[in-house]
Amino acid sequence: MSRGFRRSALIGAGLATVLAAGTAVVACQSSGGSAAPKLSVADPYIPLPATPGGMGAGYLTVRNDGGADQLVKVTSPGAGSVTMHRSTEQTMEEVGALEVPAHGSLNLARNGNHLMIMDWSKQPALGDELELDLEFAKAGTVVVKVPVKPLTYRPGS
Ligand SMILES: [Cu+2]
Repeated sequence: MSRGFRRSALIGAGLATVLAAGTAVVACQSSGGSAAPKLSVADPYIPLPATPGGMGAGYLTVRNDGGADQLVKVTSPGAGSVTMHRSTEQTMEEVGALEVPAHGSLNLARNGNHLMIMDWSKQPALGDELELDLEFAKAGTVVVKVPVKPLTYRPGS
């Protein structure tokens, strides 16, 4: 009899733990709208432009461990024009902002959203680093040093 009681008490304890964990997740989501974003940038790179001094692309991942934010502007001391582009099926279009979801990431990658870089102040070469100043609506400006990689480079390779 005492054994049976003991087992059900343990099951009860386990259930209480699960409920507590569930409550924590709900609390986190409900504050997501106003929570401060916590951003970090991973794997930034610029493939060497196919044409010397020509138009270049910029790729990177913005990770966010906090509330939602938006990338609203990108500038560089080393280039006269940096624009944000969204790729569609056949074409691409310039956009004024890119969403950084809460507890998610914004991925700028080949065949997807990307940065377009023009008007280089110095022709980019392999091994160069270009400073990009990423301006976010809430988090402010994040400065990233972006290496110039071979045209066929992929992160992790
Ligand atoms: Cu583009």
